[in-house]
Amino acid sequence: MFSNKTEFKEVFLQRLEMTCGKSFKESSKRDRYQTLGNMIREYVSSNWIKTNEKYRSAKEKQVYYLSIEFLLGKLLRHNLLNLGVDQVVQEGLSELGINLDDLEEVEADAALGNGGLGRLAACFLDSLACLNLPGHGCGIRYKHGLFEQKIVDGYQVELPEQWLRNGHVWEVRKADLSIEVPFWGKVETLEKDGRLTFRHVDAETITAVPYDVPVVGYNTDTVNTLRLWSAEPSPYLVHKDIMKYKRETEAVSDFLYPDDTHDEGKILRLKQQYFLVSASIRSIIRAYRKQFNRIEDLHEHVGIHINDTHPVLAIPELMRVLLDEENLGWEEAWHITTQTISYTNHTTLAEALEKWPIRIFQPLLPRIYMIVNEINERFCQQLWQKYPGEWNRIENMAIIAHDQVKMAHLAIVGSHSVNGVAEIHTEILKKREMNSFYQLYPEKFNNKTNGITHRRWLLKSNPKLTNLICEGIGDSWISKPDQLLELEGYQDDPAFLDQLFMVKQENKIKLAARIKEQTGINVDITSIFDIQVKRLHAYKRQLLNILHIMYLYNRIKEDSSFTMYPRTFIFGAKASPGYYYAKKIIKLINSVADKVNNDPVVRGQIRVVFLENYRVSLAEEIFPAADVSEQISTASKEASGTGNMKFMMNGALTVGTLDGANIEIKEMVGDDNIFIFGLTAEEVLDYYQNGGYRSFEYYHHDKRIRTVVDQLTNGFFEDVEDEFEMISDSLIMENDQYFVLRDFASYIDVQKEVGLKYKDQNQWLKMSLLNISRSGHFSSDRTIQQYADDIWNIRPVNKRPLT
Ligand code: DL6
Repeated sequence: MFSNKTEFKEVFLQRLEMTCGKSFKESSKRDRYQTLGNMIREYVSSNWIKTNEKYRSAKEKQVYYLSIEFLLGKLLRHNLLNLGVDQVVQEGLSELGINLDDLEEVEADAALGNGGLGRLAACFLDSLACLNLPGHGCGIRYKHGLFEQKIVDGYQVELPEQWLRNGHVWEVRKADLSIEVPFWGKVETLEKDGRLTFRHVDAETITAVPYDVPVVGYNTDTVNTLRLWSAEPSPYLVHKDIMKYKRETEAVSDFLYPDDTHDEGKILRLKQQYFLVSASIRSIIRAYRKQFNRIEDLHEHVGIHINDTHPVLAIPELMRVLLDEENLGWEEAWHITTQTISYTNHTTLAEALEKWPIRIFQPLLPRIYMIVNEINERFCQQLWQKYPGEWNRIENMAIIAHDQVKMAHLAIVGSHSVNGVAEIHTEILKKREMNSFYQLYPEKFNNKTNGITHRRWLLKSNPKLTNLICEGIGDSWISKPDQLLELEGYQDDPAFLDQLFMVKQENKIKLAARIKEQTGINVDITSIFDIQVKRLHAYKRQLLNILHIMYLYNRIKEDSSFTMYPRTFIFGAKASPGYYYAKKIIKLINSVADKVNNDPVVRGQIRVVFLENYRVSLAEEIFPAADVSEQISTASKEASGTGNMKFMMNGALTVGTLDGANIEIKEMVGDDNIFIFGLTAEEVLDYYQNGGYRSFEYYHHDKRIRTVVDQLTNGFFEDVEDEFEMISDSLIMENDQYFVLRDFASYIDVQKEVGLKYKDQNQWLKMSLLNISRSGHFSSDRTIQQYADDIWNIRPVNKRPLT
C-alpha cells in the first residue's frame, strides 16, 4: 500500500477524499483518524488472510482464548508500532501539518473489560501474534464498555461508555458467519437405533454476529484474530412481542457486567456467558470441520482456554456439540472435551467464584443443564468410589449442590489444566482453596505467572525510555525482553543515569500537565510521584494509603520541625457501581485531597490527586511518570497483579506486601531494590483460620492510628459529617478484615525509608535501572511461551516473510 513517506501521503490524501467526501482542508480530525485507521486495517488485511491460510495448510494446532473481557485500549499507535510504520506515518502526517498524537486522541479506548483479567487477555493476544503462535481471542462486542467515571463533589458518578458511537475502524463485520444461539424452550428425547437422542425445541434464538479485529504481531507478518460477538434479533424467529424480544436480545451485548443483584440481571449475565461460548465453540467446530474429517482428533488440533469461570459453559457446550451434533458417545466426547479445554483461575475471593441457582440455569439452558447434571452425577460416582462414605467431602466437591451450579468445580473437572497466575496464588489454590481437587487431580495444577506486553507498556507508552534503552543496548530486547538485563552494565555510568533521570522528569512533566488539565491541581515535578492505580477494592487497600496520607498531614500540622521529601500521591480507580464501600473510599480520597491541597501548611510537602476515569490510555501516561508503585494488598488476596509489572518496567520502585507477583518481583530485584512491609500470606491466612486479631487493640495502643480513625467521624472533614462512618466501622466494629490497622505501623516505616532513599538520587536511579533491567521476565511473551509449551502444546507457524 505504501513503502515510504511520499507514497503514504499520496494514498492517505486519496483515501481521505474518497471516504469522507471532503477536501483535505475541510476534513476534521475524526475524518483523518478514520482514514488512517481504515488504511492501516486494509494494510494488514492481506497478511491477515495469508496467516489464516497458512494456519489451515500447516494443519498446526490452534488455540482459542475465551474471555468475557478484553481490555484493549487504543489500537492505532500500537498497530503502527507493531507494523514498523510508526515513523513513516508520523513523518508523512507531519508534512501534511497533522500531529499523530492528536489523531490518537480521537480514538476511543476499547474498554471491554474491568481490570487485570481483561488487560491480561489483551496482552496475551499481542504476545501470541508476536511469537507467531496460532492463537485467537473470542469475546463479546459490548455496545458499552466499562462505564465512564466522573467525579462530582468527590463522589463517583457513572456514565454509559460510548466507544462505538463513531464506529470502530479496526473491526470487520462478518454477518455471513453468524450463529443462532438458543435459550429457553425444552428438550425432546427421542430414541433412534436403540440410542437416546436429544433435541432442544421451542427455543428463543438470538443471532450472534461476529466482528473480527486483526491482532498484529511485532516485526512479523502474523495477524491473528480477535472475534467479538454481537447479539442481534434472529431473522428466523417469529415472536409474538417483537419489540420485547428485540430489547431483550440486544441487551445481551449491551453492557459489560450487568447488575446481577436481582434475578433479571443474573439471567442476563448467564445469557451473556452462554452466548459467548456457544457462538465461539460452534464457529471453532465449523472451521475445524472444513479442515479435518475426524472429530475424534479435535483436541490434537484445537485448544480452548477459559479465562476464569465466566466461559466455563464451554465445557457442556462442547459436550453438547459432540453428543448431539457429532453423535459421539459420552466417554469419547468427555475425553475430547477435557483434553481440549484448559482453565485459568484468577482469584480466591469467595464473592468472585461464580455459582448459578438451578432455578435460573435450568429453564434458560435446558439441554446444557442436563449435560452439567450428567457430568456431576458421573463425577460424584467417581468420588464415591475413591472416598467411600465421605459425604462431606463429596458434597463440598460436587458441581451441583445446594441448588446451585458451581462453575469453578465444573472448570476443574472438565479441563486438563488448571493454572494460577503467580507462584503464591497457585500454592494457595493447591494447599487451601482447591486442595481437595488438587488431591484428586495433582497433575492438572500448574502455575503461569502473569506478564504484560512490553510493546504497549514500554515501547508505545514510554518512547523516551525506549530510546534510551536502545541507545544503551540496541533493540534486540524488543524481541527478546530478557536482554533488558544488559542495562545493568550502566549501573555505574553517571551519564546514563543522568539520562534516566531526565527521561523520568520529562514523563513527570507530561503527567503533571494532564493532572493540571483534568483537575486544575498544580503538582511539583521534583516531588516523589507515588502512585496507586487499580480497581477500587477493599483488599487492595487504597484505604491504607489514604490513612497514611492523613497521618502525614497530622505529623506536619502538629510538629513544625517535621520534614519529609515532598510527595505527590496519585490515585486512579473505578469502583463497581453497586460496591457502596468502595465508593466511600473514593469519596474519602477526594476529601483528603481537598483538605491537603487547600492547606498552605502542608501543601509544599504533600499533594493528593485523584485522576478520574482510569483506563488503559490514561494508564499509559501514568506508569512512565511513576517513582513509587503502590502494591499494598492484604497478603494472600491479590492473585498476581500486573500493574506492579508495568510500574517496574517503567523504573518505579515497588512499595508492596508479600502478595501475588510482588514476591517474584522481589526475588528478581533482591531485597535492596524493593520496599516490602506487612503481614505475610501465611500470617494472614493463619489469622483467618485461628482468629487472634483484634483491630481495636491497634487502635487503642497506637495514637497515630487512633487519630486518623477518629478523624473519619469526628468532624475533621467539615462538610461530610457521617460520610465515613461505614469505613470507621469496617476498621473497628467489623475487626478490619483486610488488616489495614495491623499493617499500618510497618507501612509508615517503609514509607519513611522510601523518602530517605529517594534523597540519594544516584542510589535511587541505580535501583530504578535495576528494576527496569530485570523486568523482562515479566513480559507476557515469557508467560505465553509457557502456556504454549506446557498447556496448549502449540508451535509457531507463521514465520516472516509471507509474501
Ligand atoms: O490474572 C489477572 C488478574 C490478576 O493480576 C489480579 O491479581 C486478579 O485480581 C485478577 N482477577 C480478576 C478476577 N476477579 N476478581 N477479583 O479480575 O486477575
